[in-house]
Amino acid sequence: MHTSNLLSKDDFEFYQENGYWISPKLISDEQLEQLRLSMDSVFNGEYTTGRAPWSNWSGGPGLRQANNSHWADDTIRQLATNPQIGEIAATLLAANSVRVWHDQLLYKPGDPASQASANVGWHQDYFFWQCAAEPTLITAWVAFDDVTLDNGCMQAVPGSHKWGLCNVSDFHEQDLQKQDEALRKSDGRTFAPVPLNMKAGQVSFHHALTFHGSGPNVTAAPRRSLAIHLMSENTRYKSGTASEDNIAVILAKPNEGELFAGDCFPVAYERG
Ligand SMILES: O=C(O)CCC(=O)C(=O)O
Repeated sequence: MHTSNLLSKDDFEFYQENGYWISPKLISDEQLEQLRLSMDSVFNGEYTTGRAPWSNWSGGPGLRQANNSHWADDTIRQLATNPQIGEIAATLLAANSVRVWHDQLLYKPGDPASQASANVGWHQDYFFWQCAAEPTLITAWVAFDDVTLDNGCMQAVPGSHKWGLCNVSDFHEQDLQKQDEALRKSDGRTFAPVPLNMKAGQVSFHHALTFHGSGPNVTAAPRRSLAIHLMSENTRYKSGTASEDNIAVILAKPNEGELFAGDCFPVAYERG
């Protein structure tokens, strides 16, 4: 194991066993305030860098999502490439360096009109990332608000990163119970999730094969976050999978077996 002051041996072992780990508070209240303002700007179509994200929420109820929001806003870019987050990710991935695969700015509204359509269905991120030859990727999910089951915190299924790739992933599915039944039929397993309760400024890390999802936000306030998807320096392109339409493939146009690298994937951390 690589060592890090930010992660004890017990923390590392917890992640190995469970497929997720929650950090102490890493982001200050001042940074969080700035990030919430940046989020508002991005969802209003105001881009301080002059560049739009890869894709942006275009109105309506439900979950708001901007992919590669770090293109649009320098405060968000600083967070996406935060070296402390990068160092923890590198340690958990047993890597020497990590790059941003892509990010997702996420806003789960607190208004009743959105409650029926802002769930995130159970999924393994790697289901959508099979263009990477191995699951050498991890997600750092930064809470901009305190999160609990009441406002639809993320939930993760401990140990599910050891199940291999299952067939039921669907980010947009609203009926998490229906997926539970599908998983029982297809893989003989059931979801036994734990809520990833956090204070604003804490960061959860989950393995690319860990099942996770989230339920409704039944409070009056939004649940805001940035999911930073990070990859190790060993992440190579595998062609011919169901993920040819992945943002990384479209951006990098890699050859078979080539490492995903270069400006499309900013470095978040390099050891030494
Ligand atoms: O924010 C959520 O509820 C889900 C986010 C997610 O799927 C992820 O970070 O990989």
